Amino acid sequence: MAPTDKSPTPAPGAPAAQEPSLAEPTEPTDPLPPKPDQQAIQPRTATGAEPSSDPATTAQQGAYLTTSQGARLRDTDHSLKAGRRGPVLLQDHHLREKITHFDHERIPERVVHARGAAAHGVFESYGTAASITRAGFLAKGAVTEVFTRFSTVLGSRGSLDTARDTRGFATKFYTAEGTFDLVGNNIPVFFIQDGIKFPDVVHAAKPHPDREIPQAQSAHDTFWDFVSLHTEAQAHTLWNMSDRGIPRSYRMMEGFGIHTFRLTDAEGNGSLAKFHWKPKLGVHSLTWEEAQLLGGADPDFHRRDLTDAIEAGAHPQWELGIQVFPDNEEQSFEGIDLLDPTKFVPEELAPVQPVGLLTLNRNPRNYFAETEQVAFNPGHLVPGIDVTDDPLLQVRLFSYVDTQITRLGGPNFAQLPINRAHAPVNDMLRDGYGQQGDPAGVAPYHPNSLDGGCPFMAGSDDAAFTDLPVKVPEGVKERALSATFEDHYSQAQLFWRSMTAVEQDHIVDAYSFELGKCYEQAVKERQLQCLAEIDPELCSRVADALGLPAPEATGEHVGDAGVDASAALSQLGETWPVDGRMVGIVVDPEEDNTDLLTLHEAVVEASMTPVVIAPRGGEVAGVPVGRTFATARSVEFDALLIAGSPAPGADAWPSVDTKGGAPAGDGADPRLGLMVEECYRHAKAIGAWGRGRELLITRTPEGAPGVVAGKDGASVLAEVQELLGSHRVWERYGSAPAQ
Ligand code: HDE
Repeated sequence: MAPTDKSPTPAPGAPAAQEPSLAEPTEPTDPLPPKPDQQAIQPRTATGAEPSSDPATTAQQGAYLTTSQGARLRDTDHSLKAGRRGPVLLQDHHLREKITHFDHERIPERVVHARGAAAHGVFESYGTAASITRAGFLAKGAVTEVFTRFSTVLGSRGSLDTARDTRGFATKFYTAEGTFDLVGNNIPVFFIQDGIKFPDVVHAAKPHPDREIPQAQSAHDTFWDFVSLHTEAQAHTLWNMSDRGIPRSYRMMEGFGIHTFRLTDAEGNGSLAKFHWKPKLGVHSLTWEEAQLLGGADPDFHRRDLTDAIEAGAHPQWELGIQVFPDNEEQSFEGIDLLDPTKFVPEELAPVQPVGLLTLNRNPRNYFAETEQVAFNPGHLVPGIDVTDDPLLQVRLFSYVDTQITRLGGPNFAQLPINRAHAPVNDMLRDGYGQQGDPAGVAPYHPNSLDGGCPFMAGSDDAAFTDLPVKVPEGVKERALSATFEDHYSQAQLFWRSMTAVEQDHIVDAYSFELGKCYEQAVKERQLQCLAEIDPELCSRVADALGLPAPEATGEHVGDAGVDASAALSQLGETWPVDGRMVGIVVDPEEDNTDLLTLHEAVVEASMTPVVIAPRGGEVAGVPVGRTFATARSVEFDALLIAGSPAPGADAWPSVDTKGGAPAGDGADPRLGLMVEECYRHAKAIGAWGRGRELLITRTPEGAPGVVAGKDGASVLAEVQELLGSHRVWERYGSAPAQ
């Protein structure tokens, strides 16, 4: 046969789409295309739609109920039986699929931070950090999508929002250079210095292992047993006992990265930095009684507040700020060890410099898919932001991936929609439970020639995450902490000194409550000794409430915190916007309510949420009733406007509604009287006009601050709004009687 100039048809079995070079490839390329016989993949969304950016494609589609395989069903109300009164048949594939899936609907809740609420948003960078970090999302004008999850620490998934606890404040920045997670808290110091103590502090704070009580709180023996023995926890505990432990709203909390991070610029110079979130609405807290009542009246108070505010267009905002310190060998600043996570740096020593603005503007669509499945990790870092040797942070870098593997059922949790990066992902991770990707190529190893050497290592000009060659201090291998971590009290002393009188009163009450709930005398006495080291007055006031002698300070813990007091630690003294605050409007349907609609709209116009409170449901003057006297409780509202004073309703008796047991001589419904009294006690602004004024006269002291009796709704609203800007009518608290 005559030779032809055609090459022979290759035998099947070539490992890759392109013949490899002899030497290791040096030219980076995108991944090689799949081989011609491997082009058949037709990706679909989980609901069978062709992928697109339309959010509807990830929701259900089609008009009819189907199996998970898309077959339409005629009946989902009856199982398939051998006769109407006979046994159920094993062949009922729809029944078996439905029940089996249901049986596996739950995943393990988070070990800590199980109870949370989240929102999507956007982060806009001012560019002010660009000189010290090369992180692209901190460049001037950069806009990055984010997802933020707030949480309590101790309670289970279904526990109350208003427990006294630390709050988590975790933000996922979907940057073009990879995902950056800032996984922080609303308190700038932590309980422990070394991550190896985390199981100890969490076991101590969680419910007792025998009875599994109490739920979501620290007011019990094991917690106080641990923190009074392991005294590095005292500073964080003091913050918890302050009003910071019971925030009014997630929207009114500060956030802190706690640890010191290392920022690196384009030239590879490092600086040390701490991250802060500053809420535009100011820091504000509940009173303890409000927190307790809300635990029953609305256990979802914080979750509802966040989602309602976003739906109403009152999008919460925080400024991201950084404190910057020179990257010196000691890694300390003004005598404060920057690697000790039980210490913060007072703002008077290092100002918080704003670097960008976070706005939360979209609510999740499905709690499980987004808020529950989101997986944060302090090790999700981007070029320009790196960790330091803080021994708490170092352990966290191990812990989060580990916990997600159990919680989210395998190693592919990064592929869950909420966790997907918004940057190109080209890893060499393969297979495993829940794999969603369909990677092409045959060489998920490095080096290779069969996939053309892909993926390539990025060079120094390619925005790669680069480990800065930081000097590691010389030392011996040992289980010990640095001597500079030994001061457990100076910052607790500073925090106490920085509180106003009313904030100190609340701290005394909190310790008195929590220790009063402990069973063991030794635990109370040991904690009183710790309080004596913080401040003798704090100690003696709590001891008095417990009926125990106040111990003397040992004198061994006279610390220097660098400043006498830090004004930034107090919540009082400024004014803030009133966006998303709840205003209750009490009306009497029997009276003339022609101005109600105008008032309602004026409250909305002022970015607040009006809730009409009336004896019965329905509408009053065309405005829907939000709460009846039976369903309302004062603690849901930030301020109260009283337009009318209805007579007692038919259900206003203690045997029907226990709130009806608060009679007064004013002829008004007693539940209304209770509402006014509680609002007064919780230092809230209260305003009234018309017949509503009578209630103010009988239920509040004459000339009391923050009580507005006006001529009409518009003028009273204006005054109440102004009062709300200070969060509470603080003057109403007065000062505690002298000891
Ligand atoms: Fe966490 N922490 N943590 N933590 N943490 C978790 O991770 C852990 C610590 C924080 O909304 C867990 O995904 C260890 C400090 C937040 O999903 C777990 C140590 C700070 C959230 C875990 C710490 C935090 C978590 C549980 C000591 C403040 C919720 C489920 C070394 C800076 C994130 C999960 C969310 C969640 C471990 C200490 C904040 C078990 C071992 C300090 C906000 O991996």
